[in-house]
Amino acid sequence: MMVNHGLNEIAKVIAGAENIVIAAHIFPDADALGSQLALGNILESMGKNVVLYSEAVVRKLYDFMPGSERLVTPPIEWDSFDCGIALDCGDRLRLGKEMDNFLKIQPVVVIDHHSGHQEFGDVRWVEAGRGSTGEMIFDLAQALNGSISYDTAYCLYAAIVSDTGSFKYSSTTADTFRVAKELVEKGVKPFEVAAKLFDNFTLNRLHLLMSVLDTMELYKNGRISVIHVTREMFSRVGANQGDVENFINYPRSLESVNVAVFLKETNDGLVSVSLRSKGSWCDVAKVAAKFGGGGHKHAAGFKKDAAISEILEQLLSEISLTMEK
Ligand SMILES: [Mn+2]
Repeated sequence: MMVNHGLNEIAKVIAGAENIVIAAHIFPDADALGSQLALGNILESMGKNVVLYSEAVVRKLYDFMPGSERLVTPPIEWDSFDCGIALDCGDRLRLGKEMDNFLKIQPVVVIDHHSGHQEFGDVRWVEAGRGSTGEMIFDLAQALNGSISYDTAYCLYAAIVSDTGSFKYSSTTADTFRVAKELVEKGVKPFEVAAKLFDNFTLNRLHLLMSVLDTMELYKNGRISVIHVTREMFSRVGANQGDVENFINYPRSLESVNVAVFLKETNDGLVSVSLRSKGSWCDVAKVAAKFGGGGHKHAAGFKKDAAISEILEQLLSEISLTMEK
């Protein structure tokens, strides 16, 4: 049974700390990064000393987020903090290479919305029903009486739009719109954020999309769609690994599809697999867990050291098993 301390408890712990390091999951998406930047601003507005930790510099895709140049990469003086906050991490491994150092901080506060959350840290606020961590950070700001600047609102809005699929996924609730409304009232322009998040393709990236869509295969009477990208395809069009962000939404958009799969050859010689589901036909977090990965019911993933064709074969049978239960 997971111990979930809740919003008020973690707010108390954070309010009592002075030197705080905030981490989000590795290869941060807009929710992880936006939540991290926003919480940094909120805590600084309360007079806290804040370090925003990241294993790597921000990807080009997200460097439009105000404050993204502030992220601090290793080496970090881990013993200088009296509180560590982990955002949007479904499990401790998502903290990356510095995980052990981060977890030595006393206390570690965890804020997350992943359905398959694997408990770690000292105090936790986990709400699997929330559409994004960004939405939760807004509520935390209110509990802390921290101020929300325009930049903070911008980052939170980007986090929310991105993690709810532009308010389309099943995790989108009245709470999501309540928070989004407040952020827009702070001056955020939805069309500006949407343009940065979605209308941001380079020509190389569009060429990559064309060749990736060409690989699409359908299984189970069109209920499963699969695309893939090889290292050779990246180099042919001069695109990089980050350029495939959100490509999985295309096979997912097919009317008949319940599960979309994206297999990508990574630079470290592995294959990274992303899974998306629509409706209640298949919980992809359960499928990913079979391969040592994790995520949400509707969005999950894992990495494996094998050929794309071999992984796909195992994956299709796991998806079939999960759907029949
Ligand atoms: Mn998230």
